[in-house]
Amino acid sequence: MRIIDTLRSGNCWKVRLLASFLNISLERLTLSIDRGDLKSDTFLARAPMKKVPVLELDDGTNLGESGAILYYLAQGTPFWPERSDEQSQTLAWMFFEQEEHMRPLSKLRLHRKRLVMAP
Ligand SMILES: N[C@@H](CCC(=O)N[C@@H](CS)C(=O)NCC(=O)O)C(=O)O
Repeated sequence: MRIIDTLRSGNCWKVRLLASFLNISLERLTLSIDRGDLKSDTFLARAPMKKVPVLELDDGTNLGESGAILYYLAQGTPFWPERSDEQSQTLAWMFFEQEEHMRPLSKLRLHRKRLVMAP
């Protein structure tokens, strides 16, 4: 399996973190937002949601959305609970993170870093 990621993306980091907890070795293709890699036809053809992270499976399937990728990796492991009420609570925190953390905080952090680090 291979992850297409970028260096400053928390969404990509979450996927790499879970993979490391599960001892799943991921090949890595690290792109640069600053260089415009995410606008390239090659990337857009591979990325179902047109954003990173993308998880490329060995059969050629490409998965997008960090939460969906986490779900894929966590299936059958202690990171995905068996009881449906616990699954629901897990999903609630994943949705909370995207809506309440990523949108107002992480995006701000990413754009601030880009401005500070821009040449
Ligand atoms: N909800 C998506 C958000 C993905 C996302 O916003 N990725 C950013 C990097 S963290 C990206 O690809 N930005 C480039 C762009 O929007 O063109 C997820 O969790 O995977």
